[in-house]
Amino acid sequence: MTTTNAALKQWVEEVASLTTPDRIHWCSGSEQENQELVENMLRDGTLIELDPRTHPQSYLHLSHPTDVARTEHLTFICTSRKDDAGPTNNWMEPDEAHGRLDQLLRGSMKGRTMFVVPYVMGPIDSPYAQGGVEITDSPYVVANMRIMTRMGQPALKRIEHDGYFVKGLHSLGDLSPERRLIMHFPEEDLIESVGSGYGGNALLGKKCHALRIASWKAREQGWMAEHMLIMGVESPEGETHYLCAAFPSACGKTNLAMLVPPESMKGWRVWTVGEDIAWLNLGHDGRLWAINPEAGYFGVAPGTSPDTNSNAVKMLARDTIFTNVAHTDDRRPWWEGLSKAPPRGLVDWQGRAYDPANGPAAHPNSRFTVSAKRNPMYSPRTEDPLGVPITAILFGGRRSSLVPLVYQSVSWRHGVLVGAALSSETTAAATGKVGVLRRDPMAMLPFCGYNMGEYWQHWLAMGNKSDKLPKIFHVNWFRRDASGRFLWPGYGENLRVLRWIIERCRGNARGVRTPIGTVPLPADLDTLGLKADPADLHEITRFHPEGWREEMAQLGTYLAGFGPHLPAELQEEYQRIASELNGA
Ligand code: GTP
Ligand code: SPV
Ligand code: MN
Repeated sequence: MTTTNAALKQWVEEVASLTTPDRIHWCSGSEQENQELVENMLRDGTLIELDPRTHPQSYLHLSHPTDVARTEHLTFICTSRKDDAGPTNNWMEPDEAHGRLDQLLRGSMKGRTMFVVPYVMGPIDSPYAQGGVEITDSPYVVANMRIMTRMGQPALKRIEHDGYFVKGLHSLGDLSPERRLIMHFPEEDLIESVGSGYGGNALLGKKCHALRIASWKAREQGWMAEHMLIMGVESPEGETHYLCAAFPSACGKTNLAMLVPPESMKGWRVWTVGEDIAWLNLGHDGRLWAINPEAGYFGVAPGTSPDTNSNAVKMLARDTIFTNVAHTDDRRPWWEGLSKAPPRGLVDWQGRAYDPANGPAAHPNSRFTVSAKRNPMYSPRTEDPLGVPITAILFGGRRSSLVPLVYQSVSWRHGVLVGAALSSETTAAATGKVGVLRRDPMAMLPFCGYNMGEYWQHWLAMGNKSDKLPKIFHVNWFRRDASGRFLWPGYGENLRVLRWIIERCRGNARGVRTPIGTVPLPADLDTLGLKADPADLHEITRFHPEGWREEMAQLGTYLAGFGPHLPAELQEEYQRIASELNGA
């Protein structure tokens, strides 16, 4: 196989002469191709077959123990001007970056097969979709890309038709963090990643293309590439509203997007369109429309159980690749939270007999890769080339104190400030300390491909284009008491908050106006059948002026760090709230 696209042909030849693979394989995406890949990986130990009676066509991959999460300190934006990467990104001058990468990539595919993987991000016939080609020497990456994107022959056709594609070069190298780099060249529509086989570092269609490169393109072209789920919420009357929500990594997007309604909310249904990334375009009707660029989920395993998310458990019953979970001696996958006690004969994520002294059995960032169509709540609108119209945007993170269950911003501009101020306790999705509070604007801190101040400016500019944009809210499922117990049951019960949000957008739910926005009283929420302590409910819907004055002071310091790149409008909005708070 080859291509009629001359630029693609030439790039593949250049990469082959640099990396010197033994073989080149153009991926068609066929069933037979996948079977052969899987058989090879079973033979060389890259995959372990799970029990075909309980988990047909499902496999376990155990990564190198130092290659289990995104490595943000090794991720760079390489633009000719340093200012274009901005203060929140690592930057390297493009020539220097190319020099270092070439050194790591020279001969790196010797003895291996080089796979050429054409893919499309978005419904294959969507005007908003974008092609890409990932070259990789990892068959595990190919198998994952096959689930996560529209991959193979139809994608190549679309690329040849458009004449446009993002180039992604990936090589496992020696998997050493010392020789690992994940580099983005937005001015060249190019990504190069070496030294990691893990998710966001290696499946280049995902965070590298659909967020970092796409966010750069989106600013130029007047649209938005966001770290957001997309879901439909259907009322008992049959009215469906679509919501987007941006939460930092491992803060609940997948779980919210496929939420199982509580027993007492009869007639409510949820439809999943996307669970990690949204591309948003302004429609002719002035509304914001969202497509999901992905075709599968790369989701967090720990915490997934029949109690928290029975749909997810059903979804993972077949055709799933598990990465770094534990398994039983009869080869069934297991992770913390799946059942109360670990089963007997457990093998941990490093292939050792499970011993609690070695830490958890499944890595805290262990994941599943599964087709979106396996989700029982999969929305047929996912394939709509124009996407779905968005009623509300939610921001949220893990905040164990102060931040209420939900509040509504008073305007788009205020909503942009709420997004810019987003902060969360860190998780295992990236290497580094867990549980440290950090700012993560719009949940895009690790994924914004350009200057964060300019990104906020772009959000504000979108706000000036239409008066029919979504309303913006902030949510927090993660309040705790002094003993660490969650004050809100979360998961399916979060639908109660979504109901309030939708009714606010329709103009028929009550709330109390505070300086930070509108907060519901417990009585304004649907609490029928909710098992929660009234005192806890009262606490998580309470506005604490003293704590918020402190929070705002810290935000002021953070925003000042962006210097001339901080949009004046955002600064004005900050001042407005600060003075309201001082009067409160
Ligand atoms: P990425 O794929 O890293 O972007 O993560 P995500 O935002 O999709 O998060 P995900 O839904 O996978 O949830 C991450 C972790 O948070 C899992 O362990 C979940 O079980 C847990 N979680 C999700 N929703 C809730 C909730 O409402 N309450 C509580 N307490 N935990 C939750
Ligand atoms: C995240 O970390 O936000 C993820 C997993 O969704 S990764 O694909 O590694 O980015
Ligand atoms: Mn994510």
